[in-house]
Amino acid sequence: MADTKKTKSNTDLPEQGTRRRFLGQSAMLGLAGAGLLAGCKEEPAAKASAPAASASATAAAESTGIHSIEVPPGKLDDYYTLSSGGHSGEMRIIGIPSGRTLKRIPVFNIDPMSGWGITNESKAIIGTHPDGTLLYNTGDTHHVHGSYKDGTYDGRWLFVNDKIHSRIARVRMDTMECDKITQLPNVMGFHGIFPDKCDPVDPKINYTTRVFCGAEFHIPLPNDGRDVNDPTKWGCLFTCVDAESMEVRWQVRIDGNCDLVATSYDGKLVGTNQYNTENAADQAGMMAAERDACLFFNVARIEKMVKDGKFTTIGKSKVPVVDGRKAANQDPKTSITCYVPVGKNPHGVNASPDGKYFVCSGKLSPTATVIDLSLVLKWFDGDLKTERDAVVAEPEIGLGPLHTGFDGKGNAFTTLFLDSQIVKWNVDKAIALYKGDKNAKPIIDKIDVHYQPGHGFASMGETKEADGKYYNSGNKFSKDRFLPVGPLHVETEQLIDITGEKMRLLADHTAHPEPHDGIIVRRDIVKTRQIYNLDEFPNAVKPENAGITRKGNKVTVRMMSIAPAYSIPEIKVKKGDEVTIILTNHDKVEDLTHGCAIPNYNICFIVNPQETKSVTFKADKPGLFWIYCTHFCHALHLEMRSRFIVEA
Ligand code: RUQ
Ligand code: CUA
Ligand code: CA
Repeated sequence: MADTKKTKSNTDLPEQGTRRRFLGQSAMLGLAGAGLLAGCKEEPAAKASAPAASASATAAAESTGIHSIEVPPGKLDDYYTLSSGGHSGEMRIIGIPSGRTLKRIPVFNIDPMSGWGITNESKAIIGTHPDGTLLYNTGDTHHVHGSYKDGTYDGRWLFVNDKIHSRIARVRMDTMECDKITQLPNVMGFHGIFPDKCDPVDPKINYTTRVFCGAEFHIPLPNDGRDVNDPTKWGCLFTCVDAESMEVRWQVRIDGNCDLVATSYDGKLVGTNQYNTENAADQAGMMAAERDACLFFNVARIEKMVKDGKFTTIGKSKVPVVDGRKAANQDPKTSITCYVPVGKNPHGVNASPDGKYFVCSGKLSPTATVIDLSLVLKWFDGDLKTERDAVVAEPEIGLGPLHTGFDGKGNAFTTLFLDSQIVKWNVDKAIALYKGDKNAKPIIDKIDVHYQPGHGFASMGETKEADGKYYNSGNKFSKDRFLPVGPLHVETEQLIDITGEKMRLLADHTAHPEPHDGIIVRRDIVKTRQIYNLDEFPNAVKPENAGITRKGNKVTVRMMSIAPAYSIPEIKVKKGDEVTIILTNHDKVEDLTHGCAIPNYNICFIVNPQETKSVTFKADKPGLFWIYCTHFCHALHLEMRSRFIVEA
C-alpha cells in the first residue's frame, strides 16, 4: 500500500501502465484478505488517462478498421446492444456505435413512465398477493440473451434473469416489452441463463425451445425452515424452462453450485461454471480447492429420465428433479452430468462461434480453460479416460479473467478484472501451446480499459454470425473517466474496435448502475412493430362498449383516448367504490401515445396506439381529481383531461 501514498501525494500523475500495475498489485493484496476491491477503490484520480484516450481516438480515425463511431444527426446506429440493468431491475437498449440510450425496458422494477407494476396487465405478469399488491418490487438482472434459429438470433425473444427472487423474464422483441415472468422453485441466486440453440435429439428443431438457468446459492431443500443450521443438507439445482410456455420443465440436483451458463450449437450440451465445488457455506471454504469445475449436462439423457419417471419432487413443487450428483452418476455411459476440472473459482463460460469450444475463465487463476465439446460427448460415450481430458488448452492470459467474447475469426477477447485490461488471444494457438508447441504464442494484444471490466461481449459474438467489429467492455468502476456526480459514479461501457490485429479504444459510454451482460445485435435482425393491434386486447374499449357501468360498489369505466381528448369528460363515483378504468388508445399514428395520471391515487400509465391497459383501485379519498395526459401528444396535450369526482 506504500505505492498508494506515493502516487497520492505526487502531482505528476502516473501514466497508464504504472497505474495499471498498481491496480493489479493492490487488487491481488485485497484478494489475500477479504475484499477483492479493497485496493483499487483507493486509486487517485489519474487525469493522465484523458490524453491517452484522445490519442487512441485519433489512432482509431487513422486505422484501417472502424473510421468513425460518430453517428451524425439523422443517421442510425448499426447495432442494438440489449443489456441488463443490474439491481435497477430493468433491461436497456443502446445504439452502437453511438452509445445512445434508446429504451429502458421495465421488467422486475416499477416504472411510472409506462405504468409497469401499476396497470392490472403488468401486475398479472409480475405476480401479486391475493390483495392485488405486487409480490416483489425489486429485481436484479444480470444476463440478457436472445432466442436463436440456425445458430443466430431470430429476433423473437430476449430472456433475462432476476438474481434476487430467482425469476426468469421474457421480453418480446417486436414490442420490446416483458410478456412473461416465472419464478423458479427450489433455488436461490439464479444467475446464469442461456437459451438453447437446437433440440438435442431432433435437429429439425433448430431454434430455441428451452432456457437453462443456473442457481448459485446452496439452500435447504425444501427451504421451509428445516436444516437451516446444517449446510451438509443444503443443495443447488440447475433448471430448464420452456421458452414458449415459460413453465419450468425439469431440474437437476448437482454437487457444487452454478454460476454462468452456456449452450452448445448442436443442442446436446449445456454447461455451467462452478466456483463452489467445495459446497462451502463460507468464503474461505469456497476458495479451498485448487480446481473447481465446468459442469456439463447431457440434455437428451435428462429428458429421457424425466420421461421415464425417474425423478423426485421437492416440497410443494411439482417440477421433476433428477439427480445429477457424482454419486448417482458413476458410469459415463449413463451419466447425465460431467464435471470437467478447471482453474480455481472460475467465472464465465462462453461458447465459441465455431461451435467447438467452451471457454471458462479462471478468476482466481490467471488462465482460461478451453474445453472441446466433442471430447465431452466422447466422455459421455465412455470413450474418454477422464473428464479433464476434455481440456484442450489453458493459456495464461492475465489476472482476474472473467468473461470472453469472440470475433468469429478464431480469436477470443477476455476481460481481466484485476489487470483492468482486455486480452485478445487466439484459440488455435492456445491449443497448439497446450499440445507442446513451444513457439505458439496465443496472446495477440492487450488493451487498458477503465476500469475493472466484468462482462465483455462482441458484435454478434454469441452467434455463428460473429462479425468481429465491436467489443463492449462493461467496466465496474469509472473513477476519473466522467464528471463526478456524487459519491456514486456512473459506470463505463467502453467500445473497442476489434477489426484489426490490435484492439483500439473507440469510446467511453456511460451507463446507469449497474449493467452486467449484454448482446450486440445487428439492426436488421430487430423488427419492431409500429403500433399495436386493437383486437389483441380482449378488454379493448370500442365505441359500442364505452361508458361507465356499476355492479354493487364496483365501477367499471371504459374509456377511449383520441388526441387530444378522453372519451369521458367526467367520471363520478362514491367513496369506497372499487374503480376499474380501462383505457384504449384509438390513435393509429406511430408513437402517438397518451398517458393517464390520477393525482393522489398513485395511478400513472401510458397507452400506445391501439393498445389497451387497465387499473383497479379503491376510491377512498373524496374530492375532485383531474385525470390528465402525461405523455406529450398534441398542441392541446395540457387540455387533455377528465374530471374524476369521488363523492363523500
Ligand atoms: S456475472 S462480471 Cu452476474 Cu455476469 Cu460476471
Ligand atoms: Cu394525450 Cu398528451
Ligand atoms: Ca472454489
